[in-house]
Amino acid sequence: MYIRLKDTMIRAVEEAGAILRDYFSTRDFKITQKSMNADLVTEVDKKVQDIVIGILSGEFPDISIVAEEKENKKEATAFYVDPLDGTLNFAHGFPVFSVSIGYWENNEPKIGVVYNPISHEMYWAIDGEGAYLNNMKISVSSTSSLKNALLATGWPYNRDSISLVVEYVKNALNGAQEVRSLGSAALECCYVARGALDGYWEWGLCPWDLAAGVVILKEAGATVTGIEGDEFSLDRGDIVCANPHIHEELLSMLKSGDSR
Ligand code: 2AM
Ligand code: CA
Repeated sequence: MYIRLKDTMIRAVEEAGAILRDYFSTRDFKITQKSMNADLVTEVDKKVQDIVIGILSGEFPDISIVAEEKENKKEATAFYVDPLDGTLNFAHGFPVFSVSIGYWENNEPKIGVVYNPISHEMYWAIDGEGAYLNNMKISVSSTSSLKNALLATGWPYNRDSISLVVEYVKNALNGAQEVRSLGSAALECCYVARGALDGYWEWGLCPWDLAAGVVILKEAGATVTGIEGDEFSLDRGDIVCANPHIHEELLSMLKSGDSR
């Protein structure tokens, strides 16, 4: 069952990715602002979402779908679809974005698929079976100290918590090697999973941003928690993930400043 689910999810992100690639090269699409001027949706987000939903519900009509550009209700078992994670990057021609589909069963993460159609990177994982980039097994980095760690973060569109965001970044800049911000939460999770980043944190996210990435992270050996170090919750939308050697150090550094 999980293999059939995973194969269908992969087919859906590949078809979606081909459309994203075409629009990305022509740059011919309409853009609409959502909650504020960095929170955008394009006609492509919606078109791609329809295609993904068509493929998933065609194969699995009984499984609910929670997706960014539609009304949703809470589901214990569902596909979580972000048709375009990194819309702002996409709209600017910055080639860091992805299609992300997570499958959660009874509130447990089971399958994650994240595809960057520009770099042709297909990240996927099934609970208990490891994490893969295309057909290569991936795992988190072995960096054992925060001062040698490359980290990433992002910030909420809602700028109310901006001073806390800045404080965390300042703490990380003092304690870690360097901090990046890539603009696609799903890909940032995958970069931690493959060991290209040592850790990533963010809050203010939505379930479809993280549902797939969390499966890939866990299967690659990452430690994944909420921002307080508590159990990760898809509904709360905050995450701190890192390789297990530095996760605890990262949590305390974010809150308390220079850990060196
Ligand atoms: P999106 O491109 O699908 O909107 C940017 O930091 C990353 O966070 C992107 O993956 C973006 O997803 C996601 N994101 C989702 N909700 C957000 C929010 N309220 N504020 C900022 N970023 C958000
Ligand atoms: Ca999106």
